Amino acid sequence: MTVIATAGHVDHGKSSLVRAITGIEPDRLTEEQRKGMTIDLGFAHITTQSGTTLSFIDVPGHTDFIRTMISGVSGVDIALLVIDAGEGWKPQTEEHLGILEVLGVTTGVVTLTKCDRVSSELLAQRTADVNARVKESSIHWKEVVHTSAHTGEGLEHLVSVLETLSQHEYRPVRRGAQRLFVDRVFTIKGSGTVVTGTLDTAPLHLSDSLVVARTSEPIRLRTLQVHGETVEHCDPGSRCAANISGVDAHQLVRGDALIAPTSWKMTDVFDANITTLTELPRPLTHRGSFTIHVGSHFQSASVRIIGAELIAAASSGLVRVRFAQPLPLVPGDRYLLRDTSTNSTIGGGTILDVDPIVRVSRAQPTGSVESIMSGRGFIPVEEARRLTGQPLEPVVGRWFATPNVVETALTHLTQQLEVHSELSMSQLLPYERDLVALIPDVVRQGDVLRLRTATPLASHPLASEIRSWGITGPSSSTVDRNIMRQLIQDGIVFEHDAIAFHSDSLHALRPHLESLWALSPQGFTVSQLREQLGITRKHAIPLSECLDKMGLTRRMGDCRLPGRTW
Ligand SMILES: Nc1nc2c(ncn2[C@@H]2O[C@H](COP(=O)(O)OP(=O)(O)OP(=O)(O)O)[C@@H](O)[C@H]2O)c(=O)[nH]1
Ligand SMILES: [Mg+2]
Repeated sequence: MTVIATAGHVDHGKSSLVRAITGIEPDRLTEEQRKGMTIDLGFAHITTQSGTTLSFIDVPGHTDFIRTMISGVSGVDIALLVIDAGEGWKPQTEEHLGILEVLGVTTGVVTLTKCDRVSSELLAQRTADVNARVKESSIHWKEVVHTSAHTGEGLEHLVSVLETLSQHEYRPVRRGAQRLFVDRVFTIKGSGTVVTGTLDTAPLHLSDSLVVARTSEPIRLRTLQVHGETVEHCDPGSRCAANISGVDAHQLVRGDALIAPTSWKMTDVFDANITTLTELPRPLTHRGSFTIHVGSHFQSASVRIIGAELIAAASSGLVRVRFAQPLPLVPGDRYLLRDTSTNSTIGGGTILDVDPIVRVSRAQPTGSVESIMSGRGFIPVEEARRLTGQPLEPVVGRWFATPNVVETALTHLTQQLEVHSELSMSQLLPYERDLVALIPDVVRQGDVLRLRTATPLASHPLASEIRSWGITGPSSSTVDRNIMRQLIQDGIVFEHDAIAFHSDSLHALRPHLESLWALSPQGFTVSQLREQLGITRKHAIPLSECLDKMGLTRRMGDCRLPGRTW
């Protein structure tokens, strides 16, 4: 399905065109019909002969309803810019074009409508004029179609152009977890609360558990509909109607978002790029009162300009935008900025950072993972995904960090190990405890970490000799005590009552210990150990003591239970 939003000056024939194409009345309010003017968003759709569904959102053209217009065009695929062939280009044609551009609409069609009322000379002149104006636009305008809602002229051609665009030219990029910005809320007798919106994120399934972003209240999806038909899931880019339970209609408003819980960063500030419209009543500075629009939502905001004093018309720059009510946002989201005091659209752009941590004077947002992660070190990967909108994988444990941060942390940790010869796990930060696994040559014994490379003693002939003794060695009282002390200090050798064991020999006893505990879960005695290994008391007692020292066992009365390094 493709969602197409109308745009254009008041009374230029938008609703008439949608009605003529779809046979559905987009102006459903009595007030709209009485005044002959669109006040609220209208919805209509048509399935073409080849089976393509074109979904229309009809917006009001009157400047008083510009906020509603912005809510309607947010997240759409294709724009239909409607111009009265008699009147030609008007102020809201210009403003609506700017709004579509800053909201990132990529493709569109212009129609010169009410062609039944103009001469062919005027039509040719208007066509040339419109072509000249849209030539500079960032939106790819497919062509200028001549139509009349009254005679039906050009309608078939317009539908086929829209159909081609929806099939070939539009390539949506949909991101992230579920988020539906609500543009309508109402109650259906017997069914309860229904919300509708244009879905521009991941598909929505009946089984999804969602919350209202503003209140965190959980809601349940009872049924989903697309154009009146009940469906199991709504695809990205579709008009979605959801019958929900958990909240009443009066608890929701247009601009609320239903979101997958814990998948979104709720934020009251963002850094973004901005492109300003070609004509502004005054350059953008931090002075003034502003409104931001994201999705179908808008609210008051304050603006600081990053790296400049002001941004003039038809320019680009960077801004930091703050607002009172937190929103579920992700880098890549489009936003629009209006000047509330002059009631004019300033511009808008792409959100680059939803949790800026550096001061405005030092901010340099780019939207890249590196820029977003800058200054954050190691953070839980779920948080990194929320902040970047990218499907990042943890670098170690449950942590994410950029490669240079990982590199620095590894170097630091290795240096610490070299300087102190050993470190206790309890001295380390949570991410460092996972990071040690990435350091080659690190030896962990219980709570203690050492570098194998920091113990060249491990290859000392005395160590090899003690290893060759196994668990029934001779007295160690005659060996070089200096070397022996260092071997013990480094955890290579364990000694009790002049009987020494190499740590490798103690490790090798694991299968025996396992069988002993299988027989005596409450712990084994020295005699049991002696029998199991076929050794004498002379070796069994020092061996038990050394197993305790190493942490493979721990003593409880006369018994040995699994120790801290087991
Ligand atoms: N002759 C002629 N009149 C038209 C045509 N299309 C619309 N009109 C008339 O133009 C007037 C405005 O039409 P709408 O469709 O309500 O215009 P709109 O752009 O939806 O207006 P807003 O939603 O208020 O911005 C109505 O009186 C229509 O009957 C057309 O193709 N030919
Ligand atoms: Mg209308």
